[in-house]
Amino acid sequence: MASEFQRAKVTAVFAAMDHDHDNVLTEADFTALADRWSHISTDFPNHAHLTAVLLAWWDTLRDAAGTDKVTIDDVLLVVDHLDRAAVTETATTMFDTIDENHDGRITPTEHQRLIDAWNGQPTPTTFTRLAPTTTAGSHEQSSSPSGPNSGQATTPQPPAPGCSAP
Ligand SMILES: [Ca+2]
Ligand SMILES: [Ca+2]
Repeated sequence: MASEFQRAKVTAVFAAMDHDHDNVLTEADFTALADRWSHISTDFPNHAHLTAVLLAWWDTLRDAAGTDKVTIDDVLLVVDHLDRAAVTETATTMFDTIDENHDGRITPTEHQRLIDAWNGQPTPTTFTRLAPTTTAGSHEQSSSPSGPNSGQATTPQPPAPGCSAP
């Protein structure tokens, strides 16, 4: 059974994925999501792979729900039985997609593109939690990077929790 934390997270992800705002997920919502991801990067060699991954999640949800109109409760049931390998593959594929310069790190700019694509519109966010903490106490004081490498994550990170796949 999903915890309240999981329900809150899944509800936010569900709302972002529900492209036509009819409170059910359909294949069209997943197609729209894949299309949004295709615009993240101009250099997008794995678009076909990411589309396949996203549509595989649609197949999983549809099969688990037994309907082609999946509700939030259906999604919460699937969350309880997620295939870890599928989750890892999705996270890896999404990471590779937003890592536009292929340096194995996600910059604030790359992260912002992810958030905007996931939500289908420009969405304010901060990157401070992924920023290095080399100077004690300083990482909480600035949310606007001063250079291209400022705030760069020190290790590869999957998409932020609020942006995880279903
Ligand atoms: Ca929908
Ligand atoms: Ca990068």
